[in-house]
Amino acid sequence: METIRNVIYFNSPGDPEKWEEECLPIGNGYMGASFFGGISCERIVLNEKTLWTGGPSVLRPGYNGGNRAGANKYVRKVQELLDEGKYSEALELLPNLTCESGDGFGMYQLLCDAVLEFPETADVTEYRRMLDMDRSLYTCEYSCGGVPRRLEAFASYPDRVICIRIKSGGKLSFKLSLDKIQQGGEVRAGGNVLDYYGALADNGLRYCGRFAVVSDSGAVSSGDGCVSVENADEAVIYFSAATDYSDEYPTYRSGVSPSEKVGAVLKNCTKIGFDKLYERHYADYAGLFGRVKLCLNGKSGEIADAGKLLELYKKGSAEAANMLEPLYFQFGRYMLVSSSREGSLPANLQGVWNESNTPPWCCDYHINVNLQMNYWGAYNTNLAETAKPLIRFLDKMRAPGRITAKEYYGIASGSERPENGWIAHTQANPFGWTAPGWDFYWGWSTAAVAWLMQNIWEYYEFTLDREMLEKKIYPIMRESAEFYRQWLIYSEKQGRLVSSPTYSPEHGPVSVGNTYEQSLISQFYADFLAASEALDADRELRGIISAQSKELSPFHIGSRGQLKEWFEEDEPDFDNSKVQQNHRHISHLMGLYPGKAITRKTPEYMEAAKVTMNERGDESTGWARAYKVNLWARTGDGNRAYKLLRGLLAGCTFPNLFDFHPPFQLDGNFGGSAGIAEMLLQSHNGEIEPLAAIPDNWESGEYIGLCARGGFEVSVRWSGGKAEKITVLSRKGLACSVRTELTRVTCGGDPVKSTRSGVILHFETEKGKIYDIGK
Ligand code: FUC
Repeated sequence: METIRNVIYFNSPGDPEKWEEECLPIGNGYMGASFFGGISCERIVLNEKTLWTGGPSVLRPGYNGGNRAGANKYVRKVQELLDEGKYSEALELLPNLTCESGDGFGMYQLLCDAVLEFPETADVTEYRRMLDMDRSLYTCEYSCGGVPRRLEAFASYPDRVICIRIKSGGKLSFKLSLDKIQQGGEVRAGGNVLDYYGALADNGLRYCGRFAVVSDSGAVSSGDGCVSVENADEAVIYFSAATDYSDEYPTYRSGVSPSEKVGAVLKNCTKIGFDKLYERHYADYAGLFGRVKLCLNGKSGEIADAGKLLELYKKGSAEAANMLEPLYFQFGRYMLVSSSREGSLPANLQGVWNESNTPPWCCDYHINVNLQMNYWGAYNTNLAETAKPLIRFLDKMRAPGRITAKEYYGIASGSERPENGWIAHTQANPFGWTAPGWDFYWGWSTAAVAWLMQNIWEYYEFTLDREMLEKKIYPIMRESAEFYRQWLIYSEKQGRLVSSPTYSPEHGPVSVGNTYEQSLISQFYADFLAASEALDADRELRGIISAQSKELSPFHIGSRGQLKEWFEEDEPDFDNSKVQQNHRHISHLMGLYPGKAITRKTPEYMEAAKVTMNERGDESTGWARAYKVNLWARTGDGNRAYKLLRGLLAGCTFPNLFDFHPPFQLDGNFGGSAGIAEMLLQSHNGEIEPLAAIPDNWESGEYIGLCARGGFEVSVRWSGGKAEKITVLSRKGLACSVRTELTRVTCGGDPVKSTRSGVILHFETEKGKIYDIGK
């Protein structure tokens, strides 16, 4: 299958003042670098994912993740008051349900900028800077006074290094120095090494970034905070960075010297050399990224300058669409592979890339939609391994989350029940911040954990990796189930079990049992039951959860035919003063996506969800549009999903394909990429549904390697909007059900017995075998 080249390129340098719009990023999960392609001066923004202020510190001896001691008594009181209809009295107590103070939440930091200065300034021709996602390589090439120059860079996960090679057709000279270093950081240059180290003033977190500059042909010298290369044909800069952060509660320090860590990396890497390191990097990267290919309307070949491509797209060019849409899809996958690898922290609001010490929303882990969305494409786009950092992150949040469960909810763990329940709220940092935020109206989110459980349970649904389920995923789910089973109370008024108080993310009034919380807990319970059954574990707990799940009654249809966001919304005294018709969060549609409760099997709720989406409208911020692509995809309305996708690309995408909210937030990229996959293939309904929401604009096309639940890898070729050939690789040997008009199943050319019930084709599979479905 021929596809477009997955490259983002520009024919001119980026503006170093416009990082969000014009930089081109590389990363390996641990570190990130972004480039502008400057000619006389190249600015490279460098990041190390664990470089955070906040958390434990000698300056904050009492740091405890923001927990407010004894808040539980207020929660119970608020519950009672809400139950008695004493609304304003309940609201008065809400300031007690916030964190003690925001002190210690911290922010993700910029490590530093590396600056490369070249003597050449003028007479530049044949300029091109490019991010090649097929090769995970950044290049910048041009001719300066007729002399060719090429800079290439990659970030290797296996060797934990960033390598930059500069080659010249003539004689190459440049100077490497640092800018925007952390306050108190020291820079030392000696021999061919530039060393940068220090400890963050806020929390003493030690860091080190080191550059080794190697040139066989030129002279390398150092002095005054810089390393210089003169008269070389070629030079390589090896860079690595580390901190002494560890994800272990409560100290969050490894005790390992960052300088020793990077020293070992650089010693090893300078021996291996650029070419061999690249080979290893490519083998690692392509093993993930290369699993999926996508071609729309037969488009293959060379792509246009990214800025122009986006302009043409905005003007409605069909050719630009056939290039930009698959490119955007793959960019989401590229960014996930580059910012989330086993051993690293999960991808934050900007993945791993950040140019500021005061980034928007602290560049944190927001868990009222953003972190979840970051991983929506991990499984269906065949990158399950990238979710491992999320699974570990949640596992490590359990210890501090138990304190939050105790202080705010009265659910205590102790020696008898050491894992009796944990919880987290709207925002998290790498230092076990699980308390609510500093304002109830965005900071309270009891269902955040239930939602995150979907993200990790789906690892198992897609891969059927039993060991991962048993050892890593299930223990987190079980402890979450312990929490919710103790938290829910029975509301006589509503006639169901409820979470209370609840607040629909950043929208509307405080209420009892809002749809957001009820539906997330309900979905989590369904998933927990499936998980504990798969492992034949915890029968007693399963019995309790099963009984509770029948009493949650999460969905209700309102007077306008809408799916209600608040149970009470049609009541005369409902406080709608904070309700905004076009609010970006549509938290009451969790059951449609990413949940699995609202499907074609529940037509009334499906219709109500559509009413809700139509009322909310299609215009919104980046991630909210991406969410709506997925929502409409789940309704099966490909044209509407496509309209949202167009809006996301044309309305919320910078020329370098970064999504903007504004500002830049990577969740929209991840969610958009996941949404394209959701249009092409769905599997949440107990069957594989290729082309589940195919728009008229994707008249023909082909994809390879998308994943369906049950351990299936699916490839489809279609035309006229209909599948011509479906190929299913069965990784686990499960029986396969496919929604298709195609009838003939073969394996290696031999016919395979199949049965049909209506539109669904069923056949048995054997582990590791490939099945073709055709006419
Ligand atoms: C959520 C959103 C905001 C923003 C923030 C990082 O809380 O409501 O719009 O995206 O996360």
